[in-house]
Amino acid sequence: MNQQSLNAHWMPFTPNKGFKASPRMLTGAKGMYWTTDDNRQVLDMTAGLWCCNAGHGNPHIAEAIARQARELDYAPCFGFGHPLAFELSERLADLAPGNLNKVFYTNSGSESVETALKMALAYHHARGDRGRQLFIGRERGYHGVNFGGISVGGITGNYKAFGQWLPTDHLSHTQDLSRNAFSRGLPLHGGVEMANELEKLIHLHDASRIAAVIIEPITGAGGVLPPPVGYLKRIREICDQHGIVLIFDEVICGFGRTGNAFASQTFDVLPDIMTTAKGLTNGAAPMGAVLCGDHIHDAVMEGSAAGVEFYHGYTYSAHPLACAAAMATMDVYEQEGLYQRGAANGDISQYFEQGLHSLKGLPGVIDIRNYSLIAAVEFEAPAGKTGSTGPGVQTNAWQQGLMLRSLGDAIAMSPPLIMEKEHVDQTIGILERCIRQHFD
Ligand code: PXG
Repeated sequence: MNQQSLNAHWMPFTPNKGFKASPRMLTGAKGMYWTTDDNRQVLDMTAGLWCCNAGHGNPHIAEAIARQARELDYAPCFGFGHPLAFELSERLADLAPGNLNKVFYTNSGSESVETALKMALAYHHARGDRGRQLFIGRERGYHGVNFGGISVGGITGNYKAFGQWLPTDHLSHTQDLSRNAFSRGLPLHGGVEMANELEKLIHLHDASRIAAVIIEPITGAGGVLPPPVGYLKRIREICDQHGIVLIFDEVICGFGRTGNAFASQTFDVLPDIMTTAKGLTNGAAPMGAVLCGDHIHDAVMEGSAAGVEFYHGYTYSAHPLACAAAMATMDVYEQEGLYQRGAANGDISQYFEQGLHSLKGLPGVIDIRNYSLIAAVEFEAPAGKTGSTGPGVQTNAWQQGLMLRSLGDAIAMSPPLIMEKEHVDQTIGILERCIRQHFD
């Protein structure tokens, strides 16, 4: 591909000038590996962008999409339906915990977040509780890139140029290296104490003004921060005491990442609303789904005038190709036991954990953290060049045949759930070399 042909595509979340000077082009993918345009095999330790949980190129998913394209390529979803959308919804409701029985479709994680925020407002509005307009997110939270999501999110770069337009406040993030560095699994210290910060925010703003708290069960793009023991349960308790809707953003955590279909099951805390996307279709078609408790849905149904109850939806909500991809993806997850394969105490997670923590003591490594099949290694930030270590290590790893995500001065891993021990060995070998090369 010549230089000219790279000009038109304005790439998302990419240093465009850097990419175009030195393109990294993917031309194929199968199982755990990418193929590059120079015909190299690169081990995918990120499941794409945290989404290809069953690995790449699964034939069952590919065939389902192709079959659906021939049978019913599109169906309008406002005022009309198609059977697969209802079938998929039943299946998701069965899979989800507790009373999360109602499913609203979107096309991405960002849209799932906007939908969830609006659902929370619609719920309070329908019950006549109209003062509840404020949202509480969390520092380092990533909730997509639309205006609601960047307001409740806590990643400065995402809103610096655009503003935070929803009324919001933010909890502090949960990273505490002084007490919890090198945690294996959930950090042990400070969970309840950190969650109690929510009481302070409620005192400040008054519960009657707060619509919802939105957090990721495990902070993902903000650096992979598993919740300290007791944190999520305490957040749930406080929300219950004050009539505040709790939204779990499971766009990364959902579909097996934590050893269950959903993190709310792993951590035994039930939100009122749950956002999903990514692993829902194994990344093979754009789709998100928001699951909400019956109480949320029923309040909106009962509290609305005749006609449309919830003024919200997308042209491609419940798109037939995406529904077919999601149904086939769930077949694969079930048949291959992938929801449970990454259980924190299971073989592959334990092997991964041991491999990762063997990197402790390497130059520049200030933290290693993991839960189930999600992990990060954090490096000392060089003076005056904060955020440069992750990209450096990532680029070197890519050249040596390993795909990692760089998140500031950390690198993250969220491998496909089909990972085997040999892939862990390959990863740790390359990573160790890259870290030594970087800090030499
Ligand atoms: N919520 C969470 C928790 C996410 O991680 C979104 C919402 C938005 O999803 P969409 O489909 O609109 O991108 C995400 C997305 C990364 C990275 O590694 C993370 C995401 C997307 C792209 C890159 O930094 N998370």
